[in-house]
Amino acid sequence: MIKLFPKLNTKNNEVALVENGNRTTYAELNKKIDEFAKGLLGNRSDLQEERVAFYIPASCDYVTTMHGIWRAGGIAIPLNVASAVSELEHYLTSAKVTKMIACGDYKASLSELCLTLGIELIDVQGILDKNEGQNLPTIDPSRRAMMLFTSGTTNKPKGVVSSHKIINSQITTLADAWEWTSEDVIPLFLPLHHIHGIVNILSCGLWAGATIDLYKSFDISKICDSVATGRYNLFMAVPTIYVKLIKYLETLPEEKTYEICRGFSDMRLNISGSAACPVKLFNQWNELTGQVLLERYGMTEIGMGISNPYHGERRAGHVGQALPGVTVGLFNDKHEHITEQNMPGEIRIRGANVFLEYWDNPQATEKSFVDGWFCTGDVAVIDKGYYRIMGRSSIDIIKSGGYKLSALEIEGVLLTHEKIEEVAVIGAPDETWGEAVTAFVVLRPSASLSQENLKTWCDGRMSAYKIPKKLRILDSLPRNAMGKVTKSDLKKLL
Ligand code: MLC
Ligand code: AMP
Repeated sequence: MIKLFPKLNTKNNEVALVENGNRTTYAELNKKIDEFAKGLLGNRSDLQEERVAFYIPASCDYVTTMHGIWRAGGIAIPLNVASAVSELEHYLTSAKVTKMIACGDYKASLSELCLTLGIELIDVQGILDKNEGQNLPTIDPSRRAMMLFTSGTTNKPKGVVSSHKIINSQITTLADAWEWTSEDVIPLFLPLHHIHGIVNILSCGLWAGATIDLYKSFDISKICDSVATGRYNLFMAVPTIYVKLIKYLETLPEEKTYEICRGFSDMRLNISGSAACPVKLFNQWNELTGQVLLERYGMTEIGMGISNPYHGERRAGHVGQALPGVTVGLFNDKHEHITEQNMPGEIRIRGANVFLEYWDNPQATEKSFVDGWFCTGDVAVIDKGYYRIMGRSSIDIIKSGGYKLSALEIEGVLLTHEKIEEVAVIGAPDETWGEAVTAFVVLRPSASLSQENLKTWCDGRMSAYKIPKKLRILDSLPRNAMGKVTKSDLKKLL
């Protein structure tokens, strides 16, 4: 049943968002969103699923825009504010975006691209100024609400479309499972173009009437200073962030480390997800803070699917059990359901949490479902009743710092380098990043290339987190009898 979403919690006088020390209450936020939605509509009564992109870092403006688009009947497309122009061009053209919302320098940086693509570029204040007090439409929950771009086994990211009803299901499942309340206070520093930041933290928090401190990036010292004051009772991050926190704490004087650790230890819950949390990290965090990390498993296409329990055993190296309302199955290559313990199979998911479609790509949508199950491409076993992730079925998907990257997309860009004849990209195991993007390259005759030169060349051609961290130059790439590059052989060279 749809309770509130996308309406916000009505704890009107409570603080919803804190941005650079500025507080916005639920009442103020609701009012601003309504005004924004009306301004966006102009003389129309409903945006009718028009695609509206926005290029705004974590802020009150971001939330106003996202919810304003929803209230006006549009599809909200939050974009990575660190995208390269070629990436943006792909998002905007493939989603057939009609309006782009950005502010300040971000707006200026988009003007040329939007002009070329014929997209109206507007800022938040400009839209608020257009509000003429008209009525807002009634939005059926089955309508499309959001499109998030995700990398896959093809070279260009696909738009994952979810309806209001689907997002509602993703939120309520987590709000119940992790017992969100209006007393919760959480820092939000994850990027706001992915489900972890958008649904697990921002949307669940606003749903529950909690307070969310917004950070434009992972500002480790600022965040830790606030943790030390005991302000937060919830913390959600990717494993790389816990690694970075541990390294940071090692550099501080003992007293400061103690205060920060106490801040973490007093919280009601610390969650890790978006990539595998190594057992070593789970134990280190526990020794340092006393917190038993709750690891969960999710994906852009499904929200969260599997979780260790809020109450009960949280087992290191395991992601727990299916969340309420989510059906999880493991399947072998013949699409047979595996029920035995410790037999690996692909994780497949059913439930109200599963996305609607890949935008404008019915073939990809159809291919990703078998008998109504969404095929995640992740392989797991059931071990004493808990799921344990073994890895992914495709070597071409890399997870670095919680970001899902397509090796093929990175290869496609590197191949446009004048000195590169051939390239194969894989993820190398890495203690901080989980996997580090590694490029094996064959150069053109008498060409030379250093890691530093490659990095400079990649700047502006791809988001910084996709840029290879390691470069290996080979005389030739290993191939099988069919002439196909064997990436598994490259792994042996690491
Ligand atoms: C930054 N860099 C990365 C990187 N992030 N390189 C590889 N992988 C990454 N993920 C680069 C920077 O460009 C910089 O390059 C160098 O690493 C160090 O930067 P930094 O400033 O120290 O990094 P930082 O800004 O602190 O970023 C680290 C991070 C960030 C962990 C905070 O990567 C991040 O926010 N990750 C979370 C992504 C996320 O939310 N994923 C969820 C997807 S949803 P140089 O060379 O200039 O030094 C999903 C579903 C689910 O997965 O289950 O949740
Ligand atoms: P994304 O498409 O960015 O939403 O990333 C989803 C992918 O992240 C999943 O398909 C998994 O491969 C990975 N993932 C998420 N949570 C975990 C976890 N707890 N352990 C291992 N992998 C995870």
